[in-house]
Amino acid sequence: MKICVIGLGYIGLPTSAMFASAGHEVVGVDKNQRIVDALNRGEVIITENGLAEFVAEVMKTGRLRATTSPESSDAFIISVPTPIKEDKTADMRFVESATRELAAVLKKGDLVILESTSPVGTVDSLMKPILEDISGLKAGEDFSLGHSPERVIPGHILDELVHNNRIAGGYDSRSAHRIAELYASFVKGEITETDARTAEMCKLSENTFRDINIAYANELAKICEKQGVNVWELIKLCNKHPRVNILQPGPGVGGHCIAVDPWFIVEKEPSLATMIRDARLTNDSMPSYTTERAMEILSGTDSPKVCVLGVTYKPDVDDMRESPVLELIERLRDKGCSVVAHDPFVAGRREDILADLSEAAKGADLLILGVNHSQYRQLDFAALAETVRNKNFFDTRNFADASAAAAAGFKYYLLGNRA
Ligand code: SAJ
Repeated sequence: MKICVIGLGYIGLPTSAMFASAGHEVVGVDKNQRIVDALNRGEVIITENGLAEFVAEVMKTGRLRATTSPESSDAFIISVPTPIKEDKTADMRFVESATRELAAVLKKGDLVILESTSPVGTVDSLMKPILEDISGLKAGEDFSLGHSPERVIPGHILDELVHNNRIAGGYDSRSAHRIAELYASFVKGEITETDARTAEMCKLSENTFRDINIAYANELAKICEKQGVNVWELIKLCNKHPRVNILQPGPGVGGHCIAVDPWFIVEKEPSLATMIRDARLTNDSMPSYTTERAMEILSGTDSPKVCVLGVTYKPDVDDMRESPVLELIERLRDKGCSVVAHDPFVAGRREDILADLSEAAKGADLLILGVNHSQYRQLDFAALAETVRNKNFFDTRNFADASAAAAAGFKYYLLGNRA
């Protein structure tokens, strides 16, 4: 089939390559000319394990090319961003414009699939009317329509695109079936057919489940600090129960998924989605909670200097979107601290994010581990002891080697534990 994938980001680009590698003719569409030109040169500008090699391979088949607007195709896939606005409502303008553009080239028998995570009802009340009005065709009868969300995790996208189970949510059952058939060209996981609204709600519910679980861990962290319990020890013991799996506390929840998707449910049912909203507020309270702890450690220090280790939204990725550590840095500055960050994945993205740890730590009164990048497992505390002004280390992820820190003379503090 000829497939037009609109949006060549973390999801659209790997998905385009997968379909091309499975034998389809794929036209990737993106407004960003830089992305389009790079892809046509066989290059990718996002960092993802194995993606550059995979795309270069697929480009040789001649079945994948990029352009800036949709072309007549047998199937259209929309994988554009769906961010939230200041007021926590979904910003659907990218989905809306992609829908308008493809509607202009839609023809009888085509298939339209929304992959972007969206509020329930996007397919049938936002996309369907636009597609029918512009094309003059009827959804279900003349063209198929539905939602198939992705579940991949950065760092493992190529493997999970193939092996994760997938949902094919159709405007009608024929659409669901056609969506399932199309993804079967590369998906080895189980593909379950359902309706579009259930598919939209399923994606949001999966991420909301994770957000609530993390909020539970964060609330336990606050309670344990008061109760003289080490929350990390507590959670480890709880999870020895065969049916308990509590996630990990931290300085907040970032990324463009877990921190965003629950708001799409709250937006639709604010009076019912109370726990979902509270969980979001708990997770969003962690940067200021972490700041308070840090200021306690720094009390009595004049013009304190802080070095934050790791600023991305999660370990070992180069993505800072919605990172809670960026908020932590701003809050520390608001309290009068001067703050420098170290992060090997995004050094230089901002002038306060350095690549050299000893330079970043120079004269610091407090080192805060914000993200558990693998390389922070073995920090050279002896060397750090020579560069800092005061030997304080605040671990927000229970990740650094506390005994090595103490051996080098650091006072080691841990989020979720005062014991
Ligand atoms: N986090 C914690 N404690 C934990 C786990 C995560 O504080 O125990 C924080 C992380 O530090 C990060 C945020 O939560 O700031 C999100 O981390 P994540 O590991 O959930 O990563 P995402 O957002 O990249 O991936 C999630 C995944 N969803 C689920 O696991 C249910 C992924 O499968 C989805 O495809 C992705 O969201 C998405 O695109 O929706």
